[in-house]
Amino acid sequence: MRFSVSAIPIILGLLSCVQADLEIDFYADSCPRAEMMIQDFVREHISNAPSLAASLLRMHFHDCFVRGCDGSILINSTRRNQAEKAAIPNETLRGFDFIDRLKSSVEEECPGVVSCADILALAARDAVGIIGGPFWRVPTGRRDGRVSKLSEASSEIPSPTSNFSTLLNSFNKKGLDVTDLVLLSGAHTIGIAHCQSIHDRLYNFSGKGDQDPSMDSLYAANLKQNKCKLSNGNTTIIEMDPGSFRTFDVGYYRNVLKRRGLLGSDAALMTNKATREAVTSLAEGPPERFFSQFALSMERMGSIRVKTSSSGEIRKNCAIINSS
Ligand code: HEM
Ligand SMILES: *[C@@H]1O[C@H](CO)[C@@H](O)[C@H](O)[C@H]1NC(C)=O
Ligand SMILES: *[C@@H]1O[C@H](CO)[C@@H](O)[C@H](O)[C@H]1NC(C)=O
Ligand SMILES: *[C@@H]1O[C@H](CO)[C@@H](O)[C@H](O)[C@H]1NC(C)=O
Ligand SMILES: *[C@@H]1O[C@H](CO)[C@@H](O)[C@H](O)[C@H]1NC(C)=O
Ligand SMILES: CC(=O)N[C@H]1CO[C@H](CO)[C@@H](O)[C@@H]1O
Repeated sequence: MRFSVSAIPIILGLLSCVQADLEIDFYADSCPRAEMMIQDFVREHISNAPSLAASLLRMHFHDCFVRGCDGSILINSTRRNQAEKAAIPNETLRGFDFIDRLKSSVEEECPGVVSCADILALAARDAVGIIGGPFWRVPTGRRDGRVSKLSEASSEIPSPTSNFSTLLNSFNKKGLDVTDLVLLSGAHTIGIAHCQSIHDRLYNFSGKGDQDPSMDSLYAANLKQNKCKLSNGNTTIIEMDPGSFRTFDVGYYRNVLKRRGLLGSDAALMTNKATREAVTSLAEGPPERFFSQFALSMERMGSIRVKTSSSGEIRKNCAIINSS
């Protein structure tokens, strides 16, 4: 059997349907007020809790790195399944209840239309904008996944102790490159970490009770004497970009350049020639350049392995998959 020439457009059409792209304002007809509602909700709440912006940005990253940006990070564990939320890197994520509340207000307007994955992607973008950070485009049409596994979060989310090659590998596996690694790490210009995340850098770097020699020794001494005393345990919080952890600026790159990047993964950007040069240029450059490049990398991150058209589902409640 041979296909007639007129069948070719149909076949191509079917193919493009399977691999549908995200679209700007995907909900324009199905839920025209959705994006505005999300933005208003975020604006209303971020002013009371500005630190939520960092959590939402990080949550979006953790969502995208496990099974693509499909809202799988939002699913609760059940008796039979340990979900991504239960993995160590997620231990310190905040804002799940915020997304759940936002989703229910969108559901009231348009039941079963707007995915949790899109809500998270839009809320993260809007929250960062509201605290004065960069704006990036968020095309929509992501659908929600039905699978969320602790083990996958543990293996796919890079660890703060990762070295450069491990980090780059992890980004490459998601279709991101070395530029995205440098730019997206710049998200650490806002927010906080727990002492646990740098415990080994301060107290047991090579398993011999030593300190990470790549960390500025004055900074390390200060952390050990104040915020991250051994006697405090691991739960004390530290500002990622001390002094301006609420401001989206190039402070992160200036710290990394001064060997004051907080996490081992931040310091790792100084161990490779290309990333060291990129860090230097971002630290010295105008914030607008960081903002515009960060935006491009966020757009790339936000489209990792998205589920569109008929794959996945539109979850009714972000914390639980729809019953089949
Ligand atoms: C390059 C690999 C990365 C590693 C190893 C990493 C690791 C971490 C760790 C360990 C923390 C602190 C958690 C804690 O102790 O409470 C953190 C915080 C944070 N991360 Fe990353 N991260 C990476 C990339 C990213 C990316 C790509 C983004 C977003 C685009 C991001 C956004 C954030 C934000 C905003 C915070 C602060 C969270 C808050 O204040 O609650 N990170 N990250
Ligand atoms: C999901 O888990 C959180 C935290 O344990 C809980 O507060 C929330 O009510 C759960 N959501 C659902 C729909 O079960
Ligand atoms: C980076 O870390 C990985 C995994 O721990 C290790 O196998 C690799 O040898 C390290 N690379 C370098 C250059 O130290
Ligand atoms: C703090 O965290 C480190 C690294 O995860 C761990 O090895 C250490 O046992 C923890 N210390 C306490 C007091 O919990
Ligand atoms: C330091 O690390 C080594 C090797 O990972 C471990 O055996 C030891 O218990 C750690 N010491 C402390 C004080 O955490
Ligand atoms: C929000 C959430 O589910 N956090 C969990 C993260 O994982 C730890 C265990 O590693 C749980 O104790 C937290 O409840």
